[in-house]
Amino acid sequence: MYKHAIVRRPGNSARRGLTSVDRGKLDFARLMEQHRHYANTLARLGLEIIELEALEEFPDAYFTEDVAIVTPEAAVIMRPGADSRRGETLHITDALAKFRQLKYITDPGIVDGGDVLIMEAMRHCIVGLSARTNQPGAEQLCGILSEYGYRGDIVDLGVDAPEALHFKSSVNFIDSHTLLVTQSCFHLDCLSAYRKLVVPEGEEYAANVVWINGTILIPDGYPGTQRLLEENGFQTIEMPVSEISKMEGGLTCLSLRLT
Ligand code: CIR
Repeated sequence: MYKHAIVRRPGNSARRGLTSVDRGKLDFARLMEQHRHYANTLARLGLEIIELEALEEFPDAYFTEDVAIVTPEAAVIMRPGADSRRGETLHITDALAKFRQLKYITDPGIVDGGDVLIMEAMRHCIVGLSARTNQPGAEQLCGILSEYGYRGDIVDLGVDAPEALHFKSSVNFIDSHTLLVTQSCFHLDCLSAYRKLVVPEGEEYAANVVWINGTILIPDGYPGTQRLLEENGFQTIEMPVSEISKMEGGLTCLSLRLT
């Protein structure tokens, strides 16, 4: 169960964040509302929220998931793949050092936390290669986590023509042994041990759900995915994400969750 979540307020510079999708111009006031709603929802679900100050010099820094991965044993500080995001890591270490021993991904490795799925009950770590995560980085991370008994798999979804920005855009856990996946990830060998639910065609964005202590937060406007989850006994809460998605983000990216 999660006890804490680290979030960061978006800064005015969020308008200049990286994005390769065209979903319209960012409405900053609405982004702030959606971010506030997200933090409040996590708090309502029982998490203590650690809210960090906005970092104007790093327009994407409110996507805190990308700068570290956290297990019960340690926090690994990533080396983000985008140049404009690399310096974000310096601003997360203090918050994480209060809770965990810190380890680091180093040059020539690059890894974004959005490419790392940890299945704690299975002691399994899956790293997706992407434009933001390379083989040396993935190997470093698997090496670090192997010290704590995690088995590591590295999967290449196609760096040149990826389905989405990060691995967790397409694959997320909804309980300790069940994943919500897009059709194109269904057959991945490294996921064969898990039960899988597949989001309906056209709802691929909705694969980015986040499990919060038994409740699944799901982006609003994806009725097929919501029905699929509810019919399989999962409790869901719909979350507004219009502005977050314009910046190519999703629900997992907005927090670092700690047990
Ligand atoms: C970026 O391109 O880095 C941000 N605009 C979005 C990051 C989203 N993070 C995630 O999917 N884990």
